Order: sequence, then C-alpha cells, then structure tokens
Amino acid sequence: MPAPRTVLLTGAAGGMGTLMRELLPAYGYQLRLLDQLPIEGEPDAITADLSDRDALREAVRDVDAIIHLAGISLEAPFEKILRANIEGTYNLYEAAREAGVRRVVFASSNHAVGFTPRPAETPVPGASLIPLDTPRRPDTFYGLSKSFGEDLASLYWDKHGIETVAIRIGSCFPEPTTVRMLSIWMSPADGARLLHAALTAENVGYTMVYGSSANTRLWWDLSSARALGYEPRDDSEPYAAKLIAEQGELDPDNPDHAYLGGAFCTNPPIWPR
Ligand code: NAI
Ligand code: 15L
Repeated sequence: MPAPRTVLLTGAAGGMGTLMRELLPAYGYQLRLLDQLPIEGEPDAITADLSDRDALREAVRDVDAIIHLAGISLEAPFEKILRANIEGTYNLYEAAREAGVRRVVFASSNHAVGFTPRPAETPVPGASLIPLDTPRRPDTFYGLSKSFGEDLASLYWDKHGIETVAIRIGSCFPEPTTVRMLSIWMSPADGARLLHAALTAENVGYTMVYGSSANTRLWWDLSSARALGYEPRDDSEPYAAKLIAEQGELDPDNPDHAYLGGAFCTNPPIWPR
C-alpha cells in the first residue's frame, strides 16, 4: 500500500482533533477536516454531522485514509450515542466502502473494556498488564459504542477488505490530570506517532491496539502498537509526585479506582476532571 497522504480527520474541532491538526502535518499529511462544528481559522473544513450521508460521501472522495475521531466522547443517553457513535460510524464506513478507501484508524477507547479490574501493583515492570485479548467489558453506553465500532471495523475488513487500526485510547490530553491517568496517558506527541504508525504500517487487516505513552505505571500491553512501528517516547512519571501529593494513591477499595474505566464505572458516571 502506498503511504497515505490525503487523510480525512473527523472530529477535527475536538480536543484531540485540535492537537492532531497541529501535529500530523509534520508527518507529511494533507488533512481534510470534518466536524459538526465549524473550526475557527479553517475555512475549508467540512461542517457536517455524521448522520449526513451525502456529506460523508463528499468528504471521503479521493482520500487515502480516514482518522475517525468524531463522536460523543463521554457517557450520554443511549439515543444520542446511538445516532452519533453507532449509526455515525456505520455511515462513515459505508461511505468509505463506496469510495474504495482502504484504511481507517478508529478512535476506540479504554471504556470498551472499562470494567476490567485494573492491575493492582503498578509500577512493577511487566506485572499483570491487561492483555490484548482481554474480554470486552464496556462500562457505559459510550464504551458499548466503542465495542460496536471495533466489531464494525472487523466486519468491514473481513467482508469488504477495508483495513482498520482500532486504538483503545487511554487519556490523550496535554498533561495527565489524575492519578489514574498516570497509567493510561498518551501524550499528544505519542498520539501523533501512533496515528502515523497506524496509517503507514503494512497489512494491518483489522488490528486492535492500546493507545498510551510508555508510562512507568502502564496498565496494558502495548505490543500490538509497537508491532505497527510505534515507538512511544513519553512517560507520565514526571507528573506523578505532584498528582499523588494532591490526590493520594489509587485506593483499591474505591470503585472509581478498582477498574480500568475509573469513574465511568460508577452509576451515574462521575467525572474526575
Ligand atoms: P471531543 O469530544 O473533544 O471531540 C469530539 C468531536 O466530535 C467534537 O468536535 C464534536 O463536535 C465532534 N462530533 C461529535 N458528534 C458528531 C457528529 N454526530 N457528527 C460530526 N461530528 C461530531 O473528544 P476528543 O477527546 O477529541 O476524542 C476524540 C475521539 O477519541 C472520540 O471518538 C473519543 O471517544 C476518542 N477517545 C478520546 C480519548 C481522549 O483521551 N481524548 C480517550 C479515548 C477515546
Ligand atoms: C475517554 O474515552 C474519553 O473520551 C476521554 O475524555 C477521557 O475521559 C478518557 O476516556 C479517560 O478514560 O480518561
């Protein structure tokens, strides 16, 4: 497969979309931007909802690949998740299939497996990392929609030959802001490295990877990401002392701390930020 150059970035107005708009052009990509919201300073960005199939057909025309970040990124009522994340992702894959797009990078989430008990004793090098084949345990309708997206991607590979790298992203923000995030943080620079690897690795078929930096307190297996050529360079550890002093260590008896998904596992979910 020739290296993709023109890449559709959905969700380009969002937090991660904004970070990746800044970082990905250095890898040589021409980004076509799409979001339901207009993007200041980007007059060529496509303003369209994922329910607008005609707009999606136009948006995918002549792109080499798609990075699909658009969608609701936290818990929400099921009807909203259904429209944006489930039907919206289906609409995008259908547009990709019709246009012959060969590669999608799908922003999945750790919340597809959020009810997985977190490893108890980190940092211990190599200790009980969450494996790649851990069973799905969504912690929210949001996490359920990411499980759906992963299976949709797998189906479109098996049936239509569209390759996907699904990235179960941890927390991609400029800095970690909670003690939990010390384990799952993906620095923006490592996020761009991982997206580049996911766009350019050969013969990925359908591949699922965890998305984080090389954190000292890492909770999961990064081997499938590394197999794509991803070499993370960052580690959340420099933020650890300050965050632990402010918030304390993770308490295994606290339900917000017991599972990978953290506060998404409580009912209703509460947000630590
Ligand atoms: P965000 O909420 O900041 O951005 C999402 C963007 O999608 C927004 O600009 C929004 O307007 C757009 N959008 C939502 N529904 C849409 C629709 N129906 N049609 C068109 N555009 C729509 O989220 P963030 O943090 O940038 O995350 C990006 C993606 O990565 C999301 O899919 C999220 O679920 C996933 N993710 C992000 C993580 C993170 O730490 N930032 C962690 C795990 C997954
Ligand atoms: C996600 O999936 C969310 O989109 C993001 O906003 C963070 O909350 C992240 O997970 C997390 O688990 O920290």
